[in-house]
Amino acid sequence: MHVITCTLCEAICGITVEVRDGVVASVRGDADDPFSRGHICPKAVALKDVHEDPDRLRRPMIREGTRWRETTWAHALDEVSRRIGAVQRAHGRDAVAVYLGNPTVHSLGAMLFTQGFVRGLRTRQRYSATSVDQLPHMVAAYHMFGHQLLLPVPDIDRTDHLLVFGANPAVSNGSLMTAPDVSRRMKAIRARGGRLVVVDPRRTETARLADRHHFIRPGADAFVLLAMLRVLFEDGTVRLGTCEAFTEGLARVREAVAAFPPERVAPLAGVDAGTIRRLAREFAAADRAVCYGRVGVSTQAFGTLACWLVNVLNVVTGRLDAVGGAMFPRPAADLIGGRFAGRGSVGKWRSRVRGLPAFGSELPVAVLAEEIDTPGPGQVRALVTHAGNPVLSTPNGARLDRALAGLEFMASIDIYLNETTRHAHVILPPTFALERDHYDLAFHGLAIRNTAKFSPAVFPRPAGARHDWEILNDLTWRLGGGPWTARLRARALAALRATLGPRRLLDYMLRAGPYGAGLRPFGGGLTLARLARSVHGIDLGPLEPCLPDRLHTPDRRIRLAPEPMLADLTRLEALAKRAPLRDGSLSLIGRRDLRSNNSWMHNSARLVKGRRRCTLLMHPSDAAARGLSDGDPVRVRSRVGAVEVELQLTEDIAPGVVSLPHGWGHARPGTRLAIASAHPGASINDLTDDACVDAASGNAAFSGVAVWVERQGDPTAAAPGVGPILASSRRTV
Ligand SMILES: Nc1nc2c(c(=O)[nH]1)N[C@H]1C(S)=C(S)[C@@H](COP(=O)(O)OP(=O)(O)OC[C@H]3O[C@@H](n4cnc5c(=O)[nH]c(N)nc54)[C@H](O)[C@@H]3O)O[C@H]1N2
Ligand SMILES: Nc1nc2c(c(=O)[nH]1)N[C@H]1C(S)=C(S)[C@@H](COP(=O)(O)OP(=O)(O)OC[C@H]3O[C@@H](n4cnc5c(=O)[nH]c(N)nc54)[C@H](O)[C@@H]3O)O[C@H]1N2
Ligand code: SF4
Ligand SMILES: [Mo]
Repeated sequence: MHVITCTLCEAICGITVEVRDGVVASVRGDADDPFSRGHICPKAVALKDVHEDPDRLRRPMIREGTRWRETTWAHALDEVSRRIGAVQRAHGRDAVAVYLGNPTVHSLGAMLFTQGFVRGLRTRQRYSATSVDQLPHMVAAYHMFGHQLLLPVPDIDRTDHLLVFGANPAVSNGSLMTAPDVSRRMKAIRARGGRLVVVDPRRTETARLADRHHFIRPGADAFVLLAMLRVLFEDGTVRLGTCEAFTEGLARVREAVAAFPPERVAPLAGVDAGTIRRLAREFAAADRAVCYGRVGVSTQAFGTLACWLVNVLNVVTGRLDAVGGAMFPRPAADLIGGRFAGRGSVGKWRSRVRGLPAFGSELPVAVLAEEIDTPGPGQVRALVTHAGNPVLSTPNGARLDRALAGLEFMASIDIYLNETTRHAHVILPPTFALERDHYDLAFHGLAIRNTAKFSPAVFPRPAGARHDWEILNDLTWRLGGGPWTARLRARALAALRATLGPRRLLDYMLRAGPYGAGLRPFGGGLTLARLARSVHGIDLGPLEPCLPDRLHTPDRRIRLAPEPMLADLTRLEALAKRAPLRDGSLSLIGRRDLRSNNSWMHNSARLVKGRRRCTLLMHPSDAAARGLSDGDPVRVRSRVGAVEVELQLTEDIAPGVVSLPHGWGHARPGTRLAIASAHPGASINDLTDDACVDAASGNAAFSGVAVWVERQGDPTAAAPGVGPILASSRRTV
């Protein structure tokens, strides 16, 4: 019996894997895991399916035209470094772009080795899934707390009042809130007399567990939060608690929110003034309360404002750094403070075509397609992807799809030949989750409780296979451009890191961490060896107040009213003053499903079987207005494209809003995904718009894209993209 951690989502559940005759016989929840206590979801069982998937790539592949053939590692790695080198020599370093996808942060080896690799590329064209996800949370944290990773986590096990904006933990299992078995934890809030309130354009699975749910117009969270804050100032219930001694900017916040009384924002947000007052007053009155916002608030046109305002609400009601409020974890291997992750930075450089600023040395991925398909000096001509599927996961994926086809060279480090990697010239497939050691460097640091666990590999690395970190390190070694001194340094570092490997690097981080043994050979404190002896993991206790010590602002004070946030309010004002659109459009939002994991687990038969999941949800009143019925095949259009899907009517979605899950769209030719392509669905990101971003961060604005829906084949319908162009570009700023 192997006791490990599931690496599929942020919940980091402990699981046990039984192996018989070399195959996975069972995957179960680990009842002895001190954190997850036996919880498991259907995806974990599908680890077996991916592990055994005949479509999973196990040898390096090289493409000639449309034909793929297997090749040796030496040849594949040489080819990648040779062709990248050639592009950079001919067109400059920035002609090569790199994209890191979501599973990167779920792998110990990739977490430890992508940084060196990306540095080795010496390009400014760096991208990742961050800018289609949590970038606004990081920008807000950077400005307020001085470090992009100082992300407050809701202390849900001890709160009396959880107010949720734009998150569906009952399905996603929690995000920027690592909380295995989160539904039970949310139910426990109510069981102990507390309250759960959800604000979401859809009555979600989480909303069903709640005391109350309120619909909101997509993208309008900043309005509601501003009005709630105004109510608190008006009522005189603002109390900063322990943070008062080291917080500045309260007066600026009071001034800023004055312009947003509940009566003014109600029609803009689709939440009535009485409800806004009640949301604010109940929150302030609760003994222990916390406001939490997630993907629904960060992937919208005012994502950074909304993330900032969620933090402000927690601070001005004394919930930040307080038990049962929004707290900072203290993980055993701490990415904050050391050299691992910088504090963040804004605008070190700008994107070539649209001039969007980089955040923390990374450009927003919404500009990647235009950086590739717009000719001129500095044009991107080659791309490396690691564990990413941006054709399905980034806005206007169809444009990126076309752009990738025109690249001079592309390489992908990935386990599948999918919608993105089919454009690669070389694919380098690493080992998969069960074949490698794991420690969660990312998610222990976002957890509602301090715990630590090391998971040794279930299966030995198969002969001829390579771990992600080995591939990354080999490439780092081979690439090394620039002056010979830099090359020598990069090579020496790569050689050293390869010799150490993830285990010793992790041991060092644990020893240097807050519970660590330091470099003493004997004595107390955490080491990897000690951690590994506790096979189910160790409990390091509940979150504890840690401010102002943990702040990274130069003077260790919280900036409640950072200038860039106040400045961005003018953009919100502009939206508030605009006349409502009467163009027949509906507002598109996404959704997640328990049996999906972004775009890449649809090749598991057990996860895709049963009812169709890639349907368009619509309120019956909107359907009636369009003469549509449940189950109709419909065509959905936006400024950038159109998809065809099945309509599903439900009163659980706000009138005027429609929802499509992301991660589908597996009908594109040239992939090797037998099961997924038999259950293709359509990609929401063929509708979302690369022109729509949250200007304060550059994050994609997925929520609230204007779409038009009609029955498939309706001859009276306009051609896609005609007419709506003006309207939809007016919707987001
Ligand atoms: N089963 C499963 N679990 C997953 C994933 C998965 O694909 N499948 N993905 C993982 C990843 S990468 C992440 S980042 C997390 C995300 O975790 P969550 O953020 O919890 O996931 P979502 O289901 O996207 O929740 C977003 C919610 O925001 C709502 N929403 C949309 N627009 C708006 C808006 O403008 N305002 C408000 N207030 N709400 C809005 C949506 O209706 C939805 O309910 O989930 C992780 N877990
Ligand atoms: N419209 C809309 N779009 C969204 C979202 C949304 O809510 N709505 N959510 C966004 C969010 S939160 C995220 S995080 C992104 C995700 O965006 P991406 O990270 O670009 O996409 P994934 O679907 O996670 O693709 C993961 C890739 O990694 C590969 N892979 C899996 N395991 C491994 C491994 O161990 N090693 C390597 N090398 N490769 C591996 C898979 O084959 C797949 O190609 O999508 C975003 N896109
Ligand atoms: S909730 Fe997440 S971590 Fe837990 S078993 Fe499911 S996929 Fe794995
Ligand atoms: Mo994500």
